[in-house]
Amino acid sequence: MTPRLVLVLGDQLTPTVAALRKADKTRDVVVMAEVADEAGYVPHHPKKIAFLFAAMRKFAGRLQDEGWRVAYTRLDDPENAGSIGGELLRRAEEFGASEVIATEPGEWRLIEALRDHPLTVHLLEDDRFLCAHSEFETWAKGRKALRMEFFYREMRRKTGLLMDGDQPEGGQWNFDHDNRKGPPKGLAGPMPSRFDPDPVTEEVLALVEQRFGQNFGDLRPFWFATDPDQANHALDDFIDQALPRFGDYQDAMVSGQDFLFHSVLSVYINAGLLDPLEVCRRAEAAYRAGRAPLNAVEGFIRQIIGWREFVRGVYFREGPDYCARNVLGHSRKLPPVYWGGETQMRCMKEAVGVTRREAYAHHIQRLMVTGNFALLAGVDPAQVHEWYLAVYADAYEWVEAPNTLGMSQFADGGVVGSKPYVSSGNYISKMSDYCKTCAYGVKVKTGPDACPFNLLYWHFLVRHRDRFASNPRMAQMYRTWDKMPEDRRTVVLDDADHVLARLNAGDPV
Ligand code: FAD
Ligand code: DLZ
Ligand code: SF4
Repeated sequence: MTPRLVLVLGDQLTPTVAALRKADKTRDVVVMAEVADEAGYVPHHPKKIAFLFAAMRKFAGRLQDEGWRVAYTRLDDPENAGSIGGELLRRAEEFGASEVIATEPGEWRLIEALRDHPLTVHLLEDDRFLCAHSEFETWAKGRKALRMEFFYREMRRKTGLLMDGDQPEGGQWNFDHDNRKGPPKGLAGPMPSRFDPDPVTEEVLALVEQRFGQNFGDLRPFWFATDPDQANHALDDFIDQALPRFGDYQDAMVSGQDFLFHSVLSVYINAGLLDPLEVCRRAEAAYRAGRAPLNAVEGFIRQIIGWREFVRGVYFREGPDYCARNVLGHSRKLPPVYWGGETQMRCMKEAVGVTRREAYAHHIQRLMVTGNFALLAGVDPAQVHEWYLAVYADAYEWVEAPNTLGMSQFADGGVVGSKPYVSSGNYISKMSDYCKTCAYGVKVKTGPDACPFNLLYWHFLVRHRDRFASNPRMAQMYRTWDKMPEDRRTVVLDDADHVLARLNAGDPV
């Protein structure tokens, strides 16, 4: 029988992924390829590329050990066609194949490339998620607005996670109000598990250094897990050492503490090294054994079966044009500070710093520092989206785009969130120690020393008054603004314009 090609992409490194389940070991050829198109469609952080290539090579080795025929193309292979589509054509000719079995990619551009491919491509739904496309559609259909909280309850019922019969464990679905503690002095979290690069990884590091060394981000020290055993080790360590305090300090930010009590597991879950449901079950077991409190475990599980599944549902339901949305009409260029340019803002320095070092920042840094600043400053959401897609090791469009364009930039007009996540410096001051060492004064509301968040916050509200004034969750802020003396309001807006002019000129803020 003629072989079929079985495509396994860099974020499909799961032995039971749909395409492999459908394939026949005795007949088919697994195709995996490191290609310039995937490595270059945004300027990915070198750690992200190295993680994926090392994990891909190790996964291919494992498949071979299990008896699969694997056609693996390295980036520096002179025959490399440069794209997934091109590699499929080349391998089809080599093996006399005309059909491809593929698991649906997590980005529309690649789905479209496979749908339009000259070979016959059988696209199978990626069922490594709890909620199939049809199930999300059934849930979403007819609702005026999609809200994560209600979706999440469905997922709790479906999985039985943290359920007490048909009621939520502890009598509440959501313990978020317990999870907003600011950091006490000296708060420090454990280090996530780190792994010395093995020979496969070392070879990849040399390649990435040579080919992508100019990209934004530090390649070394490289410490990510690159196979399921290591990723499971990281999960165990997280559950033992960080999960118990995950809830309390989920929103906290501390200078020099890059991870606090976060899991740093998204990079492994999204590439397929860890199964999301298994991760949640292990966290639940820690709660049941009295090793972690309910607010921590519920908060953690909600991120995975709630937010993660919800944003994926939105990405696929909204369709390929989602990434072009810009309902607020923002058009400012992404300021150089995002690529490590000079800044006086301590919070931006910290959030961009950890991003550069680790291809990581935790949720509140992404949402309330870099995201908040871009939104207040009116940066073109497409450029913001491209930045997040490039700089984080866990970034693929299905999860990054709804978080960035939806949750963070409100570019989708409220599909993901009911109101924009904007705040003045006060929020950052409450949740971090950043303001204590900042050149700006978080309590200063006007003038050259005023925290830029304070100025831009009002500027944002004023320029989008027509859209947001009637939003009940924002009405209070407009009342506060309206009560301010007229001359003060003028000064605030003039000072904000001055900050924006500096951004326009490419000057540091
Ligand atoms: P933890 O805080 O330990 O959370 C546990 C797990 O929950 C994570 O590993 C992740 O799998 C899941 N999770 C938490 N929040 C979310 C969320 N909002 N959406 C989806 N899953 C979530 N997450 C990505 O995986 N890839 C991205 O490209 C990405 N881009 C983002 C862009 C912006 C602007 C924002 C605001 C958030 C983004 N997130 C993204 C969500 C979130 O910030 C990361 O999942 C989280 O910071 C990963 O770190 P962690 O594993 O330590 O998470
Ligand atoms: C992100 C990425 C990178 C950097 N390189 C590759 C690659 O060379 N080969 C590959 O198969 N996948 C890579 N990926 C992951 C894909 O971009 C990812 O599968 C799609 O974006 C869909 O989520
Ligand atoms: Fe950030 Fe403003 Fe605080 Fe400085 S004062 S760290 S700019 S929030």
